[in-house]
Amino acid sequence: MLISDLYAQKNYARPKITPSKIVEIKYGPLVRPHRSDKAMEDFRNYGLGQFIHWGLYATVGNEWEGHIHRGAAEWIRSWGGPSAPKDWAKIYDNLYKKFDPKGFDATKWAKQAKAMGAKYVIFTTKHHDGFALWPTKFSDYNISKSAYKKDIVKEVVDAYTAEGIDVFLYFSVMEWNNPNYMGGSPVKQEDKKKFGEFLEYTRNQIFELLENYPQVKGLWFDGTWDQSWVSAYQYTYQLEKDIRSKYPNLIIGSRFRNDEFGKRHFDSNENLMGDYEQVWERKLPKDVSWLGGNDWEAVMTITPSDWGYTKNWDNKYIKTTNDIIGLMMKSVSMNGNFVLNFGPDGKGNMHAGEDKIAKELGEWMDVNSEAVYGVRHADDFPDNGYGYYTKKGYQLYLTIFNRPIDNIVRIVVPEETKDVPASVSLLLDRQTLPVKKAEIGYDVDTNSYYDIMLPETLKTNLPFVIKINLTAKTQKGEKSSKANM
Ligand code: H79
Repeated sequence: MLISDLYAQKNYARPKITPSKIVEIKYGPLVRPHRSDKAMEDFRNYGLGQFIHWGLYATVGNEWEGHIHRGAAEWIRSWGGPSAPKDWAKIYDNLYKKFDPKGFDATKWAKQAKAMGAKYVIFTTKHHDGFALWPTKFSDYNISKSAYKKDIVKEVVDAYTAEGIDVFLYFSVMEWNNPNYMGGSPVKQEDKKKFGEFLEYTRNQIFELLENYPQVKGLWFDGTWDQSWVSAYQYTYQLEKDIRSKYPNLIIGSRFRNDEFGKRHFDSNENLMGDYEQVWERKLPKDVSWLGGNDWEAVMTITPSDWGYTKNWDNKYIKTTNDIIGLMMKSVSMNGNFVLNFGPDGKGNMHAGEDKIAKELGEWMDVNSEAVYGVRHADDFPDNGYGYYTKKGYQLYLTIFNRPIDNIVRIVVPEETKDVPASVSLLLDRQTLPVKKAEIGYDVDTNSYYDIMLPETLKTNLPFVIKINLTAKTQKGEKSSKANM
């Protein structure tokens, strides 16, 4: 069983693509689906991205004085209960003073991401702890007050842009240590005032980021599920409108805001509330029908559920490079981007395990990336047990994870499919593989079959890609007539 299929076992958040009844919505989507501008077309073609979670949590690596925090590493500030150190939140909120990542080299990260094959990066400007990695004018809890002082967001944006990698900024709305923030919908006058100030502050920070770093292609919002934010739908509607009118090419996913009925990601009529579907965090859709034709992206951790730096990887399942290739190929085969997370340590170095995966994935991409970039779902070829199809015009790719025991890969061509395999090659060494039509002669079966012979000499423990050049069907009535019994 491929991990990429396991990740889709739960019937999680599948959109009801057709609503049962239409309701009138005032604060619904501000963009039409399927934007056709260049920025959005680039997004559709990225294939592979990198997520970076970096912040104060990186300095502790999910442990403190020998005690291991059991939750996600980037959530360590919310450590509570008997295992938590005394006055933990206070200790955490002072970590910034000593934050001084001596080994941080944004160019080194960007070059590694490029070698891995990432076409875009999503970088945490501020996580739920509220600490800003840029020198924001709107809060003192920011990088300029740390020992490091320099603008980390700028270093990252510049370095990745220089490598030709598009930059998206992650921004958590939710802030644990902000006295004006609250989880519940404000009721008392005093709370309304406080949360109103929080909304202004959020708006200011968003515009500040967009002004500071004009190269940015998109914003990746998070922590937008609390009732305080959900109930501020009038404010967030106007905010999105203002952002989009000033930055029309900016890409914003469906996690930013909700309609007046509290519906998130999809409004009460099941219409997408953003440029792409942003629910696929540590899970994948079961099959392409779950996406309803929307653009989307999957974001994934290497450990089971940590996004921030985790010092100790023992006793956790660590996804293998093959697991990751499976998740990536399944995503791109369904028209999505796959974004792999990295959580550098407090000095700015990647975990050794991340370095290993980046290298192995990069080597795989060096050979096979044409099956990843700019591809689409192969609508005309049914899912198969060998692996995943991706398609670009007349080129069909099949990434094989389950190699057949007899080395014969049988391609199913349904009757309505207009194209058939003409020639086949192996991306691994570009050798041509024999392909021939197989007349199975099974009555009532309207499919055609094409058999591709894998070389006996092919020895690899990695998934591999066969590239199938398609040609239009020429003969009519290819199938022998049905037996009349
Ligand atoms: O930054 C990483 C995580 O720290 C962050 N998103 C990724 C990219 C993240 N924060 N929280 N979560 C992921 C999971 C949150 C789950 C819950 Fe809820 C929040 C459970 C209850 C509140 C949202 C609303 C999900 C279920 C209900």
